[in-house]
Amino acid sequence: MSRILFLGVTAAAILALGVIGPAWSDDATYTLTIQDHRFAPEQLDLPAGKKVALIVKNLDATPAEFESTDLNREKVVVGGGTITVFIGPLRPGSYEFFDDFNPGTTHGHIVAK
Ligand SMILES: [Cu+2]
Repeated sequence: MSRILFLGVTAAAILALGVIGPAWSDDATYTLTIQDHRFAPEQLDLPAGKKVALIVKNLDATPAEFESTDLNREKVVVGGGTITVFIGPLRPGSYEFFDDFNPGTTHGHIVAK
């Protein structure tokens, strides 16, 4: 409890000082949504050779798990929740992802160009 409060105060202080800015803003940000157990877009084009922040928004009421064997990423996103997954720098190519909690979900691809 006190640790969380400490972290909160520290985070607020850092934000107030504007110290976090540069490292974060250098990363390009892309958004993926999950709705009715479908990813949108099903193909997401990204720049190759760059680290990017992938925002995954789950608009469904039930939890999902963004998973990609190709990208070596796996992260739960609760119903109505949003997560950030850092990926790359990627070599040019196609990388499959899926929702591990909902096997019926269409698989999507990230295409690095
Ligand atoms: Cu999984």
